[in-house]
Amino acid sequence: MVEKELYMRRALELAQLGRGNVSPNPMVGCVIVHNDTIIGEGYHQVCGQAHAEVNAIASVKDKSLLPESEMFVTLEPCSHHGKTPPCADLIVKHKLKKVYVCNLDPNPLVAGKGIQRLESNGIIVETGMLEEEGEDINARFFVYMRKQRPYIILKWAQTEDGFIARANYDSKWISNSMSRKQVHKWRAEEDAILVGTNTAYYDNPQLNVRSWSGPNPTRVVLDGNLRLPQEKLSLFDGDQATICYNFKESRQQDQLKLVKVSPNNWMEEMLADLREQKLQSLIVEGGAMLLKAFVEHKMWDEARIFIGKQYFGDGIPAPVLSGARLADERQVAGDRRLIYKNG
Ligand code: AOF
Ligand code: ZN
Repeated sequence: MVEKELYMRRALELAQLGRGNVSPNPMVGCVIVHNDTIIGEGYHQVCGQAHAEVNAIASVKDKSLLPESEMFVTLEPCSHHGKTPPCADLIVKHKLKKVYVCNLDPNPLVAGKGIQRLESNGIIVETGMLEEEGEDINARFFVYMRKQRPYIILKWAQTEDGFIARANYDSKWISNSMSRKQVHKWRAEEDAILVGTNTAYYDNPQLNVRSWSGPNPTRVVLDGNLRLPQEKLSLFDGDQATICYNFKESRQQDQLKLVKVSPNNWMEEMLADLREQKLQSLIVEGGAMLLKAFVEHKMWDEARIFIGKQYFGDGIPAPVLSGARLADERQVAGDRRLIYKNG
Protein backbone atom coordinates (compact mmCIF):
# COMPACT_ATOMS: atom_id res chain seq x y z
CA MET A 1 0.00 0.00 0.00
CA VAL A 2 1.55 3.27 -1.13
CA GLU A 3 1.16 6.36 1.05
CA LYS A 4 -1.72 8.35 -0.53
CA GLU A 5 0.07 11.67 -0.01
CA LEU A 6 2.66 10.60 -2.54
CA TYR A 7 0.03 10.81 -5.26
CA MET A 8 -0.90 14.33 -4.17
CA ARG A 9 2.79 15.26 -4.16
CA ARG A 10 2.97 14.03 -7.74
CA ALA A 11 -0.12 16.11 -8.58
CA LEU A 12 1.52 19.20 -7.06
CA GLU A 13 4.64 18.49 -9.09
CA LEU A 14 2.56 18.26 -12.27
CA ALA A 15 0.70 21.46 -11.40
CA GLN A 16 3.95 23.40 -11.43
CA LEU A 17 4.68 22.46 -15.02
CA GLY A 18 2.07 25.10 -15.86
CA ARG A 19 4.08 27.90 -14.22
CA GLY A 20 4.24 30.97 -16.42
CA ASN A 21 1.52 29.81 -18.81
CA VAL A 22 -1.69 29.69 -16.80
CA SER A 23 -2.03 33.06 -15.04
CA PRO A 24 -4.53 34.37 -14.01
CA ASN A 25 -5.70 30.78 -13.58
CA PRO A 26 -4.18 28.65 -10.83
CA MET A 27 -1.65 25.89 -11.47
CA VAL A 28 -3.48 22.59 -11.08
CA GLY A 29 -2.25 19.00 -11.33
CA CYS A 30 -4.19 15.74 -11.29
CA VAL A 31 -3.34 12.05 -10.86
CA ILE A 32 -5.70 9.09 -11.32
CA VAL A 33 -4.92 5.92 -9.38
CA HIS A 34 -6.31 2.41 -9.80
CA ASN A 35 -5.20 -0.35 -7.43
CA ASP A 36 -2.13 1.61 -6.31
CA THR A 37 -1.09 2.23 -9.90
CA ILE A 38 -1.12 5.59 -11.63
CA ILE A 39 -3.26 5.15 -14.75
CA GLY A 40 -3.58 8.81 -15.73
CA GLU A 41 -1.96 12.20 -15.18
CA GLY A 42 -2.60 15.73 -16.34
CA TYR A 43 -2.17 19.38 -15.53
CA HIS A 44 -3.57 22.73 -16.56
CA GLN A 45 -1.14 23.72 -19.31
CA VAL A 46 -2.38 26.97 -20.79
CA CYS A 47 -4.91 29.55 -19.54
CA GLY A 48 -8.15 29.13 -21.48
CA GLN A 49 -7.47 25.51 -22.38
CA ALA A 50 -8.32 22.17 -20.75
CA HIS A 51 -8.25 21.89 -16.97
CA ALA A 52 -6.04 19.36 -15.16
CA GLU A 53 -8.85 16.84 -14.57
CA VAL A 54 -9.80 16.83 -18.26
CA ASN A 55 -6.23 16.11 -19.33
CA ALA A 56 -5.82 13.42 -16.66
CA ILE A 57 -9.02 11.61 -17.65
CA ALA A 58 -8.13 11.91 -21.34
CA SER A 59 -4.78 10.24 -20.63
CA VAL A 60 -6.41 7.10 -19.15
CA LYS A 61 -6.36 4.40 -21.84
CA ASP A 62 -8.94 2.07 -20.32
CA LYS A 63 -11.81 4.31 -19.19
CA SER A 64 -13.68 1.30 -17.76
CA LEU A 65 -11.24 1.41 -14.81
CA LEU A 66 -12.42 4.89 -13.76
CA PRO A 67 -15.36 3.81 -11.54
CA GLU A 68 -12.86 1.83 -9.46
CA SER A 69 -10.29 4.64 -9.41
CA GLU A 70 -9.36 7.52 -7.12
CA MET A 71 -8.47 11.02 -8.27
CA PHE A 72 -5.86 13.27 -6.58
CA VAL A 73 -6.35 16.87 -7.68
CA THR A 74 -4.64 19.95 -6.26
CA LEU A 75 -7.67 22.25 -6.55
CA GLU A 76 -11.38 21.69 -6.01
CA PRO A 77 -12.81 20.61 -9.38
CA CYS A 78 -14.73 23.47 -10.97
CA SER A 79 -18.51 23.56 -11.21
CA HIS A 80 -18.93 26.51 -13.58
CA HIS A 81 -19.02 26.96 -17.32
CA GLY A 82 -16.02 29.23 -17.94
CA LYS A 83 -13.79 28.93 -20.97
CA THR A 84 -14.22 25.17 -20.47
CA PRO A 85 -17.13 23.02 -19.15
CA PRO A 86 -17.27 22.00 -15.44
CA CYS A 87 -14.72 19.38 -14.36
CA ALA A 88 -17.06 18.16 -11.61
CA ASP A 89 -19.54 17.05 -14.30
CA LEU A 90 -16.86 15.10 -16.14
CA ILE A 91 -15.83 13.33 -12.92
CA VAL A 92 -19.49 12.49 -12.20
CA LYS A 93 -19.93 11.21 -15.76
CA HIS A 94 -17.01 8.81 -15.35
CA LYS A 95 -18.17 7.83 -11.83
CA LEU A 96 -14.82 8.01 -10.07
CA LYS A 97 -14.93 6.34 -6.67
CA LYS A 98 -13.18 8.98 -4.58
CA VAL A 99 -11.61 12.42 -5.08
CA TYR A 100 -8.83 13.79 -2.87
CA VAL A 101 -8.53 17.59 -3.00
CA CYS A 102 -5.64 19.71 -1.81
CA ASN A 103 -7.17 23.25 -1.79
CA LEU A 104 -10.71 24.59 -2.09
CA ASP A 105 -11.21 26.99 -5.00
CA PRO A 106 -11.72 30.55 -3.66
CA ASN A 107 -13.19 31.62 -7.03
CA PRO A 108 -16.75 32.69 -6.07
CA LEU A 109 -18.00 30.85 -9.18
CA VAL A 110 -16.81 27.58 -7.59
CA ALA A 111 -16.10 27.99 -3.82
CA GLY A 112 -17.44 24.72 -2.45
CA LYS A 113 -19.94 24.11 -5.23
CA GLY A 114 -17.56 21.71 -7.00
CA ILE A 115 -17.28 19.50 -3.91
CA GLN A 116 -21.04 19.67 -3.40
CA ARG A 117 -21.69 18.54 -6.96
CA LEU A 118 -19.41 15.53 -6.50
CA GLU A 119 -20.84 14.53 -3.13
CA SER A 120 -24.45 14.90 -4.20
CA ASN A 121 -23.65 12.45 -6.98
CA GLY A 122 -22.31 9.84 -4.59
CA ILE A 123 -18.60 10.51 -5.01
CA ILE A 124 -16.58 10.47 -1.78
CA VAL A 125 -14.49 13.62 -1.35
CA GLU A 126 -11.62 14.23 1.05
CA THR A 127 -10.25 17.78 1.21
CA GLY A 128 -7.17 19.38 2.74
CA MET A 129 -4.50 16.88 1.72
CA LEU A 130 -1.12 18.74 1.62
CA GLU A 131 -3.08 21.98 1.87
CA GLU A 132 -0.08 24.12 2.86
CA GLU A 133 2.03 22.99 -0.08
CA GLY A 134 -0.87 23.83 -2.37
CA GLU A 135 -1.33 27.27 -0.78
CA ASP A 136 2.32 27.90 -1.38
CA ILE A 137 2.48 27.12 -5.09
CA ASN A 138 -0.69 29.08 -5.88
CA ALA A 139 -0.07 31.95 -3.45
CA ARG A 140 -0.59 34.44 -6.30
CA PHE A 141 -3.95 33.02 -7.33
CA PHE A 142 -5.18 32.82 -3.73
CA VAL A 143 -4.27 36.43 -2.90
CA TYR A 144 -5.78 37.63 -6.19
CA MET A 145 -9.06 35.84 -5.47
CA ARG A 146 -9.33 36.41 -1.72
CA LYS A 147 -7.95 39.95 -1.47
CA GLN A 148 -8.98 41.20 -4.90
CA ARG A 149 -5.51 42.52 -5.67
CA PRO A 150 -2.31 41.20 -7.22
CA TYR A 151 0.23 39.28 -5.12
CA ILE A 152 2.86 41.87 -4.20
CA ILE A 153 6.60 41.17 -4.11
CA LEU A 154 8.91 43.94 -2.90
CA LYS A 155 12.43 43.66 -4.20
CA TRP A 156 15.48 45.70 -3.38
CA ALA A 157 19.25 45.55 -2.97
CA GLN A 158 20.94 47.20 -0.02
CA THR A 159 24.49 47.76 1.15
CA GLU A 160 26.01 45.99 4.12
CA ASP A 161 25.24 49.15 6.15
CA GLY A 162 21.58 49.26 5.09
CA PHE A 163 21.42 51.80 2.26
CA ILE A 164 19.39 51.31 -0.88
CA ALA A 165 20.92 54.25 -2.82
CA ARG A 166 23.24 57.19 -2.39
CA ALA A 167 21.62 60.50 -1.53
CA ASN A 168 22.12 61.65 -5.16
CA TYR A 169 20.50 58.43 -6.50
CA ASP A 170 23.81 57.22 -7.92
CA SER A 171 23.79 53.65 -6.67
CA LYS A 172 24.66 51.30 -9.52
CA TRP A 173 25.32 48.49 -8.63
CA ILE A 174 24.75 47.25 -5.10
CA SER A 175 24.15 43.57 -5.90
CA ASN A 176 26.42 41.38 -8.04
CA SER A 177 25.77 40.15 -11.58
CA MET A 178 24.49 36.73 -10.45
CA SER A 179 21.92 38.40 -8.22
CA ARG A 180 20.87 40.64 -11.09
CA LYS A 181 20.44 37.64 -13.38
CA GLN A 182 18.16 36.14 -10.75
CA VAL A 183 16.05 39.29 -10.81
CA HIS A 184 15.45 38.75 -14.52
CA LYS A 185 14.16 35.26 -13.76
CA TRP A 186 11.84 36.81 -11.18
CA ARG A 187 10.61 39.40 -13.67
CA ALA A 188 9.69 36.58 -16.07
CA GLU A 189 7.64 34.91 -13.33
CA GLU A 190 5.37 37.86 -12.52
CA ASP A 191 2.60 39.55 -14.49
CA ALA A 192 3.60 43.15 -13.79
CA ILE A 193 6.59 45.18 -12.60
CA LEU A 194 6.34 48.55 -10.86
CA VAL A 195 8.74 51.46 -10.32
CA GLY A 196 8.27 54.99 -9.00
CA THR A 197 9.05 58.30 -10.67
CA ASN A 198 12.58 58.76 -9.34
CA THR A 199 13.70 55.24 -10.26
CA ALA A 200 12.22 55.57 -13.74
CA TYR A 201 14.08 58.86 -14.20
CA TYR A 202 17.47 58.28 -12.56
CA ASP A 203 17.98 54.57 -13.37
CA ASN A 204 16.09 54.58 -16.69
CA PRO A 205 15.32 50.84 -16.34
CA GLN A 206 14.01 48.81 -19.29
CA LEU A 207 11.88 46.62 -17.03
CA ASN A 208 12.04 43.69 -19.42
CA VAL A 209 13.48 40.17 -19.18
CA ARG A 210 17.01 40.03 -20.57
CA SER A 211 19.41 37.70 -18.78
CA TRP A 212 16.85 34.92 -18.67
CA SER A 213 14.30 33.48 -21.07
CA GLY A 214 10.65 34.09 -20.34
CA PRO A 215 7.78 36.46 -20.96
CA ASN A 216 8.08 40.18 -20.25
CA PRO A 217 5.87 41.52 -17.47
CA THR A 218 3.58 44.50 -18.04
CA ARG A 219 5.55 47.60 -17.05
CA VAL A 220 3.94 49.86 -14.49
CA VAL A 221 5.10 53.27 -13.39
CA LEU A 222 3.70 55.74 -10.91
CA ASP A 223 4.17 59.29 -12.22
CA GLY A 224 1.65 61.41 -10.32
CA ASN A 225 2.17 64.68 -12.14
CA LEU A 226 3.22 63.21 -15.50
CA ARG A 227 6.68 64.72 -15.16
CA LEU A 228 8.65 61.89 -16.77
CA PRO A 229 10.11 62.69 -20.23
CA GLN A 230 8.52 59.81 -22.12
CA GLU A 231 10.60 60.20 -25.26
CA LYS A 232 13.83 59.77 -23.25
CA LEU A 233 13.00 56.79 -21.08
CA SER A 234 13.32 53.11 -22.00
CA LEU A 235 10.17 52.09 -20.23
CA PHE A 236 8.11 54.16 -22.67
CA ASP A 237 9.80 52.65 -25.75
CA GLY A 238 6.55 51.01 -26.89
CA ASP A 239 8.03 47.49 -26.97
CA GLN A 240 5.94 46.21 -24.07
CA ALA A 241 2.54 46.93 -22.53
CA THR A 242 3.04 49.83 -20.11
CA ILE A 243 0.67 51.41 -17.61
CA CYS A 244 1.32 54.83 -16.15
CA TYR A 245 -0.73 55.68 -13.05
CA ASN A 246 -1.03 59.41 -12.56
CA PHE A 247 -3.25 62.08 -10.98
CA LYS A 248 -4.15 63.84 -14.21
CA GLU A 249 -5.68 61.80 -17.02
CA SER A 250 -6.77 58.42 -18.41
CA ARG A 251 -6.10 57.55 -22.04
CA GLN A 252 -4.75 54.73 -24.21
CA GLN A 253 -1.96 55.47 -26.64
CA ASP A 254 -0.64 52.37 -28.47
CA GLN A 255 1.17 50.20 -25.89
CA LEU A 256 0.93 52.91 -23.24
CA LYS A 257 -2.08 53.24 -21.02
CA LEU A 258 -2.50 56.25 -18.77
CA VAL A 259 -4.76 55.65 -15.78
CA LYS A 260 -5.89 58.42 -13.44
CA VAL A 261 -5.87 57.72 -9.71
CA SER A 262 -6.44 60.08 -6.80
CA PRO A 263 -3.40 61.40 -4.87
CA ASN A 264 -4.71 60.29 -1.48
CA ASN A 265 -5.81 56.77 -2.47
CA TRP A 266 -3.51 55.91 -5.37
CA MET A 267 -2.26 52.61 -4.00
CA GLU A 268 -5.67 51.05 -3.51
CA GLU A 269 -6.98 52.39 -6.83
CA MET A 270 -3.90 51.22 -8.71
CA LEU A 271 -4.12 47.71 -7.20
CA ALA A 272 -7.85 47.51 -7.99
CA ASP A 273 -7.15 48.53 -11.58
CA LEU A 274 -4.32 45.98 -11.94
CA ARG A 275 -6.66 43.32 -10.60
CA GLU A 276 -9.31 44.38 -13.12
CA GLN A 277 -6.74 43.96 -15.87
CA LYS A 278 -6.20 40.39 -14.64
CA LEU A 279 -2.61 41.01 -13.60
CA GLN A 280 -2.18 38.49 -10.81
CA SER A 281 1.18 39.51 -9.42
CA LEU A 282 3.29 42.63 -9.12
CA ILE A 283 6.99 42.92 -8.39
CA VAL A 284 7.96 46.32 -6.99
CA GLU A 285 11.54 47.22 -7.94
CA GLY A 286 11.86 50.59 -6.25
CA GLY A 287 12.63 53.20 -5.39
CA ALA A 288 12.83 53.75 -1.69
CA MET A 289 9.77 55.99 -1.44
CA LEU A 290 7.52 53.57 -3.27
CA LEU A 291 8.83 50.54 -1.35
CA LYS A 292 8.31 52.37 1.94
CA ALA A 293 4.74 53.28 0.97
CA PHE A 294 3.96 49.59 0.43
CA VAL A 295 5.66 48.63 3.70
CA GLU A 296 3.78 51.34 5.62
CA HIS A 297 0.42 50.24 4.21
CA LYS A 298 1.39 46.62 5.06
CA MET A 299 0.50 46.00 1.43
CA TRP A 300 2.94 43.25 0.50
CA ASP A 301 3.17 39.48 0.48
CA GLU A 302 6.88 38.84 -0.05
CA ALA A 303 10.07 40.88 0.24
CA ARG A 304 13.21 39.75 -1.55
CA ILE A 305 16.35 41.51 -0.45
CA PHE A 306 19.93 41.30 -1.67
CA ILE A 307 22.64 42.52 0.66
CA GLY A 308 25.83 43.45 -1.16
CA LYS A 309 29.32 43.89 0.20
CA GLN A 310 29.66 47.67 -0.11
CA TYR A 311 29.45 50.29 2.61
CA PHE A 312 27.96 53.67 1.65
CA GLY A 313 28.18 55.27 5.10
CA ASP A 314 25.33 57.57 4.15
CA GLY A 315 22.42 57.70 1.72
CA ILE A 316 18.80 56.55 1.43
CA PRO A 317 18.05 53.90 4.06
CA ALA A 318 16.35 50.62 3.09
CA PRO A 319 12.73 50.08 4.22
CA VAL A 320 12.23 48.40 7.59
CA LEU A 321 9.81 45.48 7.51
CA SER A 322 7.44 44.69 10.34
CA GLY A 323 5.46 41.46 10.76
CA ALA A 324 7.91 39.73 8.46
CA ARG A 325 8.79 36.05 8.64
CA LEU A 326 12.15 34.97 7.23
CA ALA A 327 11.30 32.26 4.70
CA ASP A 328 14.69 31.75 3.05
CA GLU A 329 18.26 32.90 3.50
CA ARG A 330 21.16 32.04 1.20
CA GLN A 331 24.28 33.29 -0.55
CA VAL A 332 24.21 34.28 -4.21
CA ALA A 333 27.82 34.49 -5.36
CA GLY A 334 28.85 36.54 -2.34
CA ASP A 335 25.65 38.55 -1.88
CA ARG A 336 23.32 37.58 0.93
CA ARG A 337 19.74 36.95 -0.24
CA LEU A 338 16.84 37.12 2.19
CA ILE A 339 13.23 36.28 1.43
CA TYR A 340 10.56 37.40 3.88
CA LYS A 341 6.87 36.57 3.85
CA ASN A 342 4.28 38.86 5.39
CA GLY A 343 2.75 37.16 8.43
C1 AOF B 1 -10.17 23.09 -12.21
N1 AOF B 1 -9.07 22.57 -12.82
O1 AOF B 1 -7.12 22.77 -13.86
C2 AOF B 1 -8.18 24.73 -13.16
C3 AOF B 1 -9.31 25.28 -12.47
O2 AOF B 1 -12.04 30.02 -17.60
P1 AOF B 1 -11.87 28.62 -17.17
O3 AOF B 1 -12.98 27.72 -17.61
O4 AOF B 1 -10.52 28.04 -17.50
O5 AOF B 1 -11.98 28.62 -15.56
C4 AOF B 1 -10.99 29.25 -14.78
C5 AOF B 1 -11.31 29.03 -13.32
O6 AOF B 1 -11.38 27.63 -13.07
C6 AOF B 1 -10.19 29.54 -12.40
O7 AOF B 1 -10.41 30.87 -12.00
C7 AOF B 1 -10.30 28.58 -11.22
O8 AOF B 1 -11.38 28.96 -10.37
C8 AOF B 1 -10.66 27.28 -11.91
N2 AOF B 1 -9.41 26.60 -12.31
N3 AOF B 1 -10.25 24.43 -12.02
O9 AOF B 1 -11.09 22.36 -11.86
C9 AOF B 1 -8.08 23.32 -13.30
N4 AOF B 1 -7.21 25.53 -13.67
ZN1 ZN C 1 -12.21 22.65 -14.13
